Amino acid sequence: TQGKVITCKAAVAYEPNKPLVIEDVEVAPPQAGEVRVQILFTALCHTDAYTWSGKDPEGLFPCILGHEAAGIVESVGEGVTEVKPGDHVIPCYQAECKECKFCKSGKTNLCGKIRGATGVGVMMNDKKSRFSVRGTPIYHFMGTSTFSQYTVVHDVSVAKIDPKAPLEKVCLLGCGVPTGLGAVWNTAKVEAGSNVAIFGLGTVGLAVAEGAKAAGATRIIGIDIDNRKFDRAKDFGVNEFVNPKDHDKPIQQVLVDMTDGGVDYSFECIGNVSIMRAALECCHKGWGTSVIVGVAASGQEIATRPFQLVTGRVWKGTAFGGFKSRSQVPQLVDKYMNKEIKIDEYITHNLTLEEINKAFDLLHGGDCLRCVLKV
Ligand code: NAD
Ligand code: AHE
Ligand code: ZN
Repeated sequence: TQGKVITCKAAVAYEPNKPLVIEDVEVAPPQAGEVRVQILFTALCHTDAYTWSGKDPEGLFPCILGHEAAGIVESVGEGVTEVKPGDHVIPCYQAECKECKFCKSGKTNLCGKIRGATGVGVMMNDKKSRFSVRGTPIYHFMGTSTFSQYTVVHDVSVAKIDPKAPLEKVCLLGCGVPTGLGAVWNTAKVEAGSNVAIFGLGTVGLAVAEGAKAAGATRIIGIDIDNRKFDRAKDFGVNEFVNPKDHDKPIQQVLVDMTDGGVDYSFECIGNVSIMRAALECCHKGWGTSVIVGVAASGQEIATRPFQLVTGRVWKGTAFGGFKSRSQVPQLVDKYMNKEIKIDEYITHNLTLEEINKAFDLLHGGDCLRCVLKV
């Protein structure tokens, strides 16, 4: 197949919210600096649903969504040295070129090399897509497009991992689990003995809990409007629960009252701007830090009284939990293999690529953390 167009199955999003269509998609060979990957397993993340909904200002249609996956390198383009056919890999929507001003700064995991192209659904080389259906180009998504049996990614967007790792599990290390763990370890840098509030107990919020427990946090308070989330959250380290619907007072006031003035760290894992405000305002005066993890729709903005920051609260955000993707995803795979981090517990459903629309329904249903598709 090397150097040839591959025709394979992929789920195409033609229009916002219209069911995805399983199509025979033509996948062009990788050009210089590109890698064609056979995707074996992909999970769904709420960010896929968000872009599909039409609320993502970077959303383009028709496109192939998907960014939490694992697979095997099929072929590589000219000049690609760090991976070769047969390598087991995880596509990384946050690239790491190790050369740009972001990568060299030591201050961020964001990478600038290809972000301009991935934001507009094309490859860097020729500003074109490698996907087409009956001659019509289909946009890439987040530089990954994993809802396809084959995808083409930039070489700076692919992490080579231990070939012994089970791909049907470690696909989750493409997004949700690292995001939550890293929000705690890299972005907030939670210390032992801290009090933590987590808004939203989906995969990302539970991974925050897991990270907070590992960091030695004392009180790990989970906040969700769905009571079904609480039982499961105990296994991830949440030790107190609050349902805002059980209270008349604003949720930030409830938390301030519970914690003698506020929590040391809070995490917004929903994507709701009024909850982002509550998450900031439930932080302790003088030092409380709030991390925005959730992705909010186009046009939404955050607000608070500046006095909240003047009096020492800190507002931050995180992308992929601050992990440098190509360097650190393989380390997370090793941590899983050494049983230092969970993955299996986040997988509540398993389906096939053909069943992807059902998988999105499950994702919205509330019972589902991650649904892994066999591609
Ligand atoms: P999820 O939908 O599984 O979890 C959200 C949880 O929030 C659910 O349990 C839901 O019941 C709860 N919730 C909804 N409204 C609420 C409210 N008003 N108050 C309290 N709880 C409420 O989603 P997820 O996959 O865990 O992702 C969470 C968010 O993180 C999404 O916005 C996603 O796009 C974003 N995300 C960001 C990054 C990043 O790098 N920053 C990475 C992955 C996901
Ligand atoms: N395209 C959206 C923003 C989406 C967004 O913030 N994405 C996160 C990852 S979510 C993964 O599930 C991210 O990493 N952002 C940094 C980046 O470089 O995209 C919009 O609103 O424009
Ligand atoms: Zn995601």
